[in-house]
Amino acid sequence: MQAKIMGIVNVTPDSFSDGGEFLDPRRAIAHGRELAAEGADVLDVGGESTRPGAAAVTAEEELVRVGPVVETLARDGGPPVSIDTSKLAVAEAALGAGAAMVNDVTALRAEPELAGLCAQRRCEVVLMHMLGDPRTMQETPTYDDVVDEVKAFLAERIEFAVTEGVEEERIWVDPGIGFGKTVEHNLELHRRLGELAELGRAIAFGSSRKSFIGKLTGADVDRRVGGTIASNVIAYANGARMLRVHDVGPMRQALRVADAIRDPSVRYVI
Ligand code: HH2
Repeated sequence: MQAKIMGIVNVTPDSFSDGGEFLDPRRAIAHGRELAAEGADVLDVGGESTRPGAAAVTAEEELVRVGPVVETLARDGGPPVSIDTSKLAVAEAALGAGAAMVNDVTALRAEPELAGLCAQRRCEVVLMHMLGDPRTMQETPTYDDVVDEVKAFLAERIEFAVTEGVEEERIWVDPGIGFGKTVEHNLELHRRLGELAELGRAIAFGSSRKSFIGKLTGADVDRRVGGTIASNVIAYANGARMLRVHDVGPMRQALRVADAIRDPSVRYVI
């Protein structure tokens, strides 16, 4: 089974890698269209940065940022639009404007009523693991066994979502690379990603340009495409089925080659 590529559209002033670049809705829309042309299967629109120490944003402000972008990209009829939010009000407006997926980095913990909304709208939902919250998550994160703990957390969150009426087939699970994890935790999650497949849900994965790549290579945040591709190809080989990236074109190229190697029946004619 092939992986979907989720292209990142950050409508924020302060995202860790592209903050401020696409805060103007026209630029964000143009960027989303570019990612669609490069082969994105889903466009993930977010209006609040989750980088360590980022400022909180009100639902009103978040909606001002993402509303027109979601609406226009959904109306384009290109790739389905995902809303990257933890807020009920933002998700509700985005789904009303045509979004088809809710990507919640708190896995429905910040505003648990979001689960009921997702159930009612029958949208897809991404449940991501995070230790603590974005303000504190990188202060000496500690686990006995990072993979076991991430897996147990996600199992509990699946159960919660299903109890609230979300259909199990619509749930994605995500290990939350960089969210309360040291470099070694992140690498261990790559190596043992396959263990999360035992949860019975498709795995989403987001490592694009993240700081562990900088720590491993010394590369600045805007020069981490190579590390991002290596990370995502390994994640794909180990079971990830949706790859959330900034650099869609290079990721699409890498997946084509990975697929041709993995499956001799795949024939690409250019
Ligand atoms: N990472 C970020 C944001 N949302 N969602 C999922 N499901 N998985 C992730 O790993 C993930 C995510 C952080 O990346 P980015 O959006 O580029 O940065 P910021 O939060 O600073 O806007």
